[in-house]
Amino acid sequence: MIVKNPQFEISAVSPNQYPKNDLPEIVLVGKSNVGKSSFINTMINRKRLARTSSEPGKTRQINFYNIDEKFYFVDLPGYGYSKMSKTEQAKVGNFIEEYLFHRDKISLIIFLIDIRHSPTANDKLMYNYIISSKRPFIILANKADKIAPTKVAGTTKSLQKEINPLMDSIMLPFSSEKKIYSDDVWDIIEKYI
Ligand SMILES: Nc1nc2c(ncn2[C@@H]2O[C@H](COP(=O)(O)OP(=O)(O)OP(=O)(O)O)[C@@H](O)[C@H]2O)c(=O)[nH]1
Ligand SMILES: [Mg+2]
Repeated sequence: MIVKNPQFEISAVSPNQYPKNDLPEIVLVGKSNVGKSSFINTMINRKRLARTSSEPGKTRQINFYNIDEKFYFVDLPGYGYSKMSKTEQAKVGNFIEEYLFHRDKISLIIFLIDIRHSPTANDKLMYNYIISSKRPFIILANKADKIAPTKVAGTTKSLQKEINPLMDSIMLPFSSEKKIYSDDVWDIIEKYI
């Protein structure tokens, strides 16, 4: 897909702030620092539309990016960011849950894990959570540029065995740095919008 005019539209922490139109929403979930905001920038060819940081905990609200009036990329705060106070973690957890469970416009969840590490306990919780939400989803093993190209396919497969033992979900490698897998992901996104 060629994206012409991606726009940041709104940050929300409660349903009355969500956009009020009927565009489908493609939402990014995963632990802090896994690369959700970078994923959006890579897919739309912009360096800094979504704010990223080498420090975890950058995204603190639900950010809606309007992609050419066709769909939204929805950037969520990551989980597992220990420097956030318990009160703030609970608050963030609540509005993420509210969004993921009740927003009827979600057409696809893109769940990012880090290709270099086994899925964390929180990743496994999130996987179960996504399954119980009954939304369509794919899993991406991100930061694939950080391992040898010859190891990417095998590593992705063994991570999938850990998080999705039935091997029945769609799981692909991804790299925001190298941009080599973005066409495959666009093909999938286009099926859902
Ligand atoms: N090498 C490499 N670095 C990446 C990749 N994707 C993201 N990063 C880096 O990882 C760091 C975190 O990226 P973000 O996109 O801010 O991560 P996030 O998941 O949005 O983090 P939170 O907003 O805290 O939840 C940044 O330094 C990015 O440059 C990738 O595919 N490869
Ligand atoms: Mg972010």
